[in-house]
Amino acid sequence: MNNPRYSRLTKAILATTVAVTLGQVANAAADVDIDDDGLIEISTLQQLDLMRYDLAGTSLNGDSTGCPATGCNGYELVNDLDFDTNGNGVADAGDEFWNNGLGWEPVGSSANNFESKLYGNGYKILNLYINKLYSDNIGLFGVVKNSTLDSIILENISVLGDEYVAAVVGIANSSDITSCEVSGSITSRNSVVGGVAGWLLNSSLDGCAVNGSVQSLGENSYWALAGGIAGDGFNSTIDTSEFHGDVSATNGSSRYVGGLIGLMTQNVTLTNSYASGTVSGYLGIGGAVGYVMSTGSSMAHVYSLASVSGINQSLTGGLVGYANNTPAITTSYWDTDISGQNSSDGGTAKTTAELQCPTAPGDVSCDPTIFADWDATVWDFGTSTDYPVLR
Ligand SMILES: [Ca+2]
Ligand SMILES: [Ca+2]
Ligand SMILES: [Ca+2]
Ligand SMILES: [Ca+2]
Repeated sequence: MNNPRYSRLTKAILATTVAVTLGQVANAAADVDIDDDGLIEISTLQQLDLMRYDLAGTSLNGDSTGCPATGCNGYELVNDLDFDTNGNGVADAGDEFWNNGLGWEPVGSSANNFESKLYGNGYKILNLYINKLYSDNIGLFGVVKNSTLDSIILENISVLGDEYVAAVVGIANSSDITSCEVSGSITSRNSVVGGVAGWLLNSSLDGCAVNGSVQSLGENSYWALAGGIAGDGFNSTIDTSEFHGDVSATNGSSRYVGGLIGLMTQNVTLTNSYASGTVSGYLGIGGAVGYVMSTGSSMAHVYSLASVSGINQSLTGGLVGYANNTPAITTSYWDTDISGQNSSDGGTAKTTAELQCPTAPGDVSCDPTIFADWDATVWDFGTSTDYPVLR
């Protein structure tokens, strides 16, 4: 996993130290980029909120004082931010971004995309709360284009929207999402809901871990498109990511639900990722992928430990629910003891014991074909009673 978090974290701590020192003699806001890396420092929720007034990241609400000569082109966190501003443990009217119960307004809309960078630097954004049952493009960000969202950590979130709903971003267009962590619940009234991103369009996502629940209520549409990492992908990649929790589509006819991605529309590459928990819905329900629709998608070094249930059993699978165009699948598995599924539209069935046995790729004391070409620098195979986990 390519993870710039730690060098950035060190830099951020240095920046904070400088800010404190300068603050004693001058207004710290006199320089919006104290460490001169072109990323405007965000130290409060109010400053996070100001990103919406400069979606290119060239200024903090019009103030570019102290940016390098080449200008600023993004934002970075320099400490943790907590939406439970009154500290009582719940989202309520006493919190500053409560907005009459609607909560946080996502940054970047379909009309005005966020086109910039946010580096989380390993700092946490806590208790993000959004309650917009009838609004699309919901998340910390609504719609981003040509953007980089790096090291975003969203802890204990509650996010509710209509379509294109996720923790980090509703729609990512031509963007890179790297090294994120999400915990909490994400719910869509209708469709395209994911733990990290709703719709990945011409984008890449890697190094993300989600713990929680991803749910489509499917009130108006049978297209749920719910995935533990992303709802729907087109010309996109997902790498080194994991989901643990429940992915569900609760309407009686809701379809395309996956432990990692609900729908691979076309040309989606899923690698080095796994899911555990439960995946449920009506049809096109899979432990990793719900439905593979068109051509060009592939999967390699993926496995699912999820318990999978679909009302239409013939279009439900341990790894892939339904493939209209069979994707190229390389050494990918589902656990038959946990999944409750003996079939899949792709991948290989293995028992818990078979998946846990190897302590290295191609371990000859087990079935040597299992994980034979998996990368030991990416996966830690643990003991003979551990599943592989991402390093
Ligand atoms: Ca900076
Ligand atoms: Ca500066
Ligand atoms: Ca509160
Ligand atoms: Ca093992």
